[in-house]
Amino acid sequence: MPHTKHAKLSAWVDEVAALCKPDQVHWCDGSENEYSRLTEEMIASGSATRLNPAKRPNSVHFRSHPSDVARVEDRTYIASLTRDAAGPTNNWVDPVELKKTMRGLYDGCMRGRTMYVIPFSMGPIGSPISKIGIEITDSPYVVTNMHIMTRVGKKVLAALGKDGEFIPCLHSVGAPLQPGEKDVAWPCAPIEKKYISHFPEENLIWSYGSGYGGNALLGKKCLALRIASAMAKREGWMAEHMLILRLTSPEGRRFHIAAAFPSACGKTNLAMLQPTIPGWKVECIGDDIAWMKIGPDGRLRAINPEAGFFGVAPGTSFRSNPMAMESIRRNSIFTNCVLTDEGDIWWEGMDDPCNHGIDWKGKEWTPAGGQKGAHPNARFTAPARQCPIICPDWEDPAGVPIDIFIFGGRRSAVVPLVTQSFNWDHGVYLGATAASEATAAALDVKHALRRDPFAMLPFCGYHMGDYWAHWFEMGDKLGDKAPKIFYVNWFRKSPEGKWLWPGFGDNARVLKWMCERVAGKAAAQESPIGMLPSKDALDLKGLKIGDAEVTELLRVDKAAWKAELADIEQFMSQFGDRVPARMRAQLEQMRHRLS
Ligand code: O2Y
Ligand code: MN
Repeated sequence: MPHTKHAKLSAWVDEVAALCKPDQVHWCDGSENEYSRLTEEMIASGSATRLNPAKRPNSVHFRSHPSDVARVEDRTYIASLTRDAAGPTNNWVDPVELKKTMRGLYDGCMRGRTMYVIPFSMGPIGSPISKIGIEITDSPYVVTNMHIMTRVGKKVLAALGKDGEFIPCLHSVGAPLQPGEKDVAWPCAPIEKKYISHFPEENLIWSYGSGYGGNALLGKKCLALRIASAMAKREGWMAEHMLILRLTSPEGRRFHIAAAFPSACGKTNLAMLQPTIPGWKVECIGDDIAWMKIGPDGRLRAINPEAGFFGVAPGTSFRSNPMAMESIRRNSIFTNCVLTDEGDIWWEGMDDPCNHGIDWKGKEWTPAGGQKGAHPNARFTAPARQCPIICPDWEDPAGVPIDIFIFGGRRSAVVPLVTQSFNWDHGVYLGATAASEATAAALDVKHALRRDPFAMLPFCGYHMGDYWAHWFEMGDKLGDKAPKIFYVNWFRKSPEGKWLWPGFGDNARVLKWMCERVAGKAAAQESPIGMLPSKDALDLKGLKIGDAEVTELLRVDKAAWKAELADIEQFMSQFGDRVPARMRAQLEQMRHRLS
């Protein structure tokens, strides 16, 4: 029996097999049996360690090669037909040249290995917003992670039928085995042979040489953001680097929020927030990516295209994110953590200390050694359905109607706790000019502030100027049904260097003000940079915060904002005449308001 009646899919799989020359081909059915069998095989081969079932049932730990620990932006390419289509913020390579180079690498790259064919759906199968991908990989680690992060298997092939559209995603760890050669625990290729390549006009992804996260789980950053953003532009929808949550008021009114933040701003924490204000409830829909289409009612409807969380482990604790900690209690995969003497995992920032274990490099470890036990980009992979506050409608094929967009960044000064945009165009300007300070680990004094428009800088599959134009066009289509747009900064410090805002569950106080603005209930005052909460409009009941702190949190320093304007202008200049006139108009209006 053939695995599929889809002629184009069969032909592509045959073509890849002929090129990569695996020992065998396995079509993934997405079953629990398949997941368990592959996990057992990886434990038997020594690439995975089963965690103590009494501590963490049905869970495993992996250690990656020390050189293969994160997304590799320098080796990530947008190979559009022209350099201009990719824009100045993407690495562009001529697609013909790149394919030639990569075909050379793929030739025989799966020798000694199994080639897995993974049919997967991004989004609930059958949703008008979902898309189907097929990932071909020689990594069983990728297969088991894809089982958690996407919807995999026979039901996807059934939905694809004989001639449905799919996005081909080819992946190899780039480490063929000679006859009789023993495999290593984490096969991968050296950095100069890694390629994470996107061909946006063809909806095609080719990844080679890395087994880690965003480089290898191709449904996530490669498909759901880089390729999908280009498709969304062509087809009139939105693929955004956004969490999605539902906030319900004590009266039972539901608000749906989509929020974009650069890394290290607590995005997963916000997606699973536990409000400190009585009566308000958060339910999580997604923690990383939102796909949004205008629905029959004219409102913007969002789905989370993923089915799991691939979260940063260090810093995650019952204090910072109890719901994430509950989500990873079982059926989870951990990568590059500390393995404790009890057979559980640990990382820096967990609630209880760990006095002894095996570190992410496989060496005996104690905190006294002065080295971190877990890699700073250590990860957990956990099914979204295990989150205790997962929204009952998180898999609704119609999506949820978005009321509010939030942008933000980590800024110790200048940027107030919250501002509301004057209108859609001003909101697009706020998203486009979003910036964040590097965290201590990556601090580069010269470039401490990184502009990251819509948190999409590493993920937009085409020219950033055209992406901004797309946002303006979506606003025109949505008209008065467009979500309201806000900008937040949870990280402002006092002149003495103390955090002014408690963050975490207290961020719900800021979300409450936003919802009340949408409902036409909360007061705001105009400032040169946007609408700020009026005095007493923020619910601060029960919070130990002085008037002076609140004033400082909401202060607009005109001189500092003028300097900001110069920086924004400089940043925008790289996009030349692709900067939409409406964006330039926003810049001029801001200059005028500050003068
Ligand atoms: O380092 C990686 O491979 C993963 S990056 C990642 C993972 C989950 C959610 N977001 C991100 C990101 O870089 O934005
Ligand atoms: Mn992300």
